[in-house]
Amino acid sequence: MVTETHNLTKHWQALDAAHHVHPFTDTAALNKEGVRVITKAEGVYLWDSEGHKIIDGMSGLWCVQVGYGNKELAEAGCEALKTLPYYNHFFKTTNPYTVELAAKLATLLPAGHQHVLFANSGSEANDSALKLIRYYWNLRGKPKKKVHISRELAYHGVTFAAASLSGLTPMHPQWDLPLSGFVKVPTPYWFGAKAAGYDDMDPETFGVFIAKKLEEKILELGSDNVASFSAEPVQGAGGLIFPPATYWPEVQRICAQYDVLLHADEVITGFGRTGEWFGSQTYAIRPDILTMAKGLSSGYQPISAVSLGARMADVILNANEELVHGYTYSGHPVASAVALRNLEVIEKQELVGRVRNSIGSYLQKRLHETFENHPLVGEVRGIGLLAAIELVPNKPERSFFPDVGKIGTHCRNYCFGSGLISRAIRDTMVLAPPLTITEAEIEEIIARLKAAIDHTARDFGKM
Ligand code: PXG
Repeated sequence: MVTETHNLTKHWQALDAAHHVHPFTDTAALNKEGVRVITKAEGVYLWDSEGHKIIDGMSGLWCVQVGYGNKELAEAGCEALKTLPYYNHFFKTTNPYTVELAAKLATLLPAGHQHVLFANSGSEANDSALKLIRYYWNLRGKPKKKVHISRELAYHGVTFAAASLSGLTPMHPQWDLPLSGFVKVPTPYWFGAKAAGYDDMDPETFGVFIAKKLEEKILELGSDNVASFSAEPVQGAGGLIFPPATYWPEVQRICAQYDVLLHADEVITGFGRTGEWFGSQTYAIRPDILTMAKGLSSGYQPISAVSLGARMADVILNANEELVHGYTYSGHPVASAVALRNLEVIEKQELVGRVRNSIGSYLQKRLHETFENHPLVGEVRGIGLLAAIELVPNKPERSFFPDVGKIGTHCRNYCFGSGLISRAIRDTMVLAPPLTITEAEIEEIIARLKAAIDHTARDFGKM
């Protein structure tokens, strides 16, 4: 890799503008502005082609659990590339990397999850999960159970089914989505509840109230028609929504009562993010099916998986027919080798316990101390190494700025300008740093975020 990249920036920007269409981007607008070229990464830091050092408060896209530049993962990938760069699992074959990975996952997943299928992205995992849910009900002789319920503000990916399952409405009109059979219920977003017109309730009451919206929807549709309820244990891209403690137990009760399969989308919450291996363990959720990606390989390789709880596995694995599903790259040996080593590194470095017992609580404590009484901040919330700070005009009112997203983007731009990557979701500033982050690096993030929020408050007359 070239280290003196300064003279190449313009060259790469021109090539990018001429040939590369960016995800979730107005490419023409970006081309006018000029794209940033990221050239290397180490630990929690990125460098761009102009030599700027950037601290990554988002682990890439919520995925780089072990931090950048981990040599053990690189070596595992390199060894697999040299030994078995590719083979598939279609024709009565397997490979050591993939079976070891599947077996390792079976030791970490929630109780009863002993079988996994592999795919390459969170979207594919979710598409696969919905197909498996349909198949389960068909095998059970209940082919009418077809409706997939999910939540407003959910993010489950971009393929036809995953985008239909997603509840972030801007994801739909360009593609004439959602497909039919996808139905939404409200989300347990307590901070936003007053602004959304709900009565003022304490979080615990609100948790049960919102869970019961699922029950109402099932009764309205008829439980004979409802296949599944899909949800992220903590909603990520929808604005880091942590459910009140009463929410998940009530959802669990409702799914059991009406025989609706519970699908936990753990693409963000998996692999230590919340201080347990899976968010399902943090919230005592017993999913029938679970999808994972991102932290499975710390983002070093594209790989995702679907795990089947005992109930689904018993039926699907005893169907006595071919499962007509699978990708060329399902259980890719190189991706499997990297993912397996990633899990070993997470274990060896005790990163999950670190998030639960030390670094996660440190982040949460320092964010509360720094921002709780800030004039622009309505709420600081988080768990493990997931944290959100709501920028609001009036804290006690729990109201939002009328031009949603404006102040968040403004603040995000200050962050980027000062060498900090943080996400603004609407007007919520979000952090999800690598699980390897140190206290000193957290202090660096907080100092930059504080400066950005202070500047923003001054610009908007709030300080
Ligand atoms: N489920 C969840 C919960 C996710 O967060 C996906 C599924 C889809 O995964 P793939 O691998 O198909 O992208 C995701 C992805 C953001 C952002 O800006 C979040 C995601 C992806 C891209 C951007 O917050 N989450």
